[in-house]
Amino acid sequence: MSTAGKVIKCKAAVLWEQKKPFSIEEVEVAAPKAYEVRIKMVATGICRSDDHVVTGHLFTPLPVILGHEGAGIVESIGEGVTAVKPGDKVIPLFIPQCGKCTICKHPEANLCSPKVHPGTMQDGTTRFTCRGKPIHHFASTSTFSEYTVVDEISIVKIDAAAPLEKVCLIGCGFPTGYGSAVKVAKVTPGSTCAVFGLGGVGLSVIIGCKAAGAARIIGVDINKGKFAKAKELGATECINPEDFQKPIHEVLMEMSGGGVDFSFEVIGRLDTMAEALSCCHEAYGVSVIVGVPPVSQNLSVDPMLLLTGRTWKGALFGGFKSKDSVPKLVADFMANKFPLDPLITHVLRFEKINEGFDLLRSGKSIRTVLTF
Ligand code: PAD
Ligand code: ZN
Repeated sequence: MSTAGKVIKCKAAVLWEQKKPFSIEEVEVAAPKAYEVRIKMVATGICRSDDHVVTGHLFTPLPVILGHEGAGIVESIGEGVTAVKPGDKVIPLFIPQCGKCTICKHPEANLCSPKVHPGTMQDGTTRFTCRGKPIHHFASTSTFSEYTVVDEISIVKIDAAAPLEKVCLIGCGFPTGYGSAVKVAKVTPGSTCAVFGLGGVGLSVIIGCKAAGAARIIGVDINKGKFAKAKELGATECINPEDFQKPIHEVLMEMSGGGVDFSFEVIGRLDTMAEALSCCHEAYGVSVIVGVPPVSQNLSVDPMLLLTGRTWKGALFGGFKSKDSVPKLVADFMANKFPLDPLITHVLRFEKINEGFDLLRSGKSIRTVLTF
């Protein structure tokens, strides 16, 4: 029996309060309104940005259904939707692409400007209810639910043959890292790169640096357990800042003969953002901020670092325009142009979401994929 046009009751992981476990609840998911799409989720990765909401490092209104790295199948569409139809395999997009705003029309930029009210659909309301209370959306995606509703500008159709339990990583972690190397930094052949943070996103930066032909890729992490996988994916050396007496940027400058060509901060800390900028070579080094900084905090650096020719940049989603790039990246994955399997260390049933977050927090996982 078709569920189109009806409220669906299903399970979702609700975060009621910061620093508390997720609670698996029965939620009501309203039918999609005009220009909205309801999706049956098939798989979702766990990203550090979700955990940043739990800890308060990143702000979004609570209670909320988190999750922004998912893949699923369209269950039903609202009036006027033309981008997808029921049965299509899709990836929700945490950065929309409306195609009409000044930013979408800019050839290089990707931060589509329709301002999503934090925690709601484009129209300012929510489609989730639990125990009679409205539950907020997260990043236009909310993939930690058996069903979710997203705006048409925040969804894209992908190849019907794509394995959703793998390509869900193309919803966030993989493009964010890979694009930071190939599109934002524009890593050059023969260059030396330093990657701070060897989680799912940092390892995807390494895959991008290698694809761009970097000669040396130095991984930096305080968890030595991350080094083997980083080397498997292309890191030529890995170092632990805790093994040195001096600041790590000095170590990197010595290792690279004056500074690296490209550096990436893929942790989300102010101190490592400053270290990553400082380890770049004067006159031409480029440093890219990928990690999400703690909410409302400022970083003080010596502007002389920039005056003497270093470039400091940052980007969300690897600078990729989401609707244009996600289907192409899925096709590239299907054509074996890059791997995703090494990034997926654990696969758990959705109900075990708290176990998945424990694995991330203890440094034991790269990506845990939850399946529905
Ligand atoms: P992760 O937690 O899997 O990886 C972070 C890594 O950093 C871990 O291996 C840690 O051991 C390591 N680390 C922690 N502290 C330090 C330190 N002081 N020095 C060196 N290494 C350290 O996270 P992830 O890979 O899922 O995400 C990384 C960051 O990227 C995080 O801040 C996340 O919010 C952000 C992100 N940004 C975007 C974007 O669009 N820019 C998208 C997705 C994730
Ligand atoms: Zn993410």
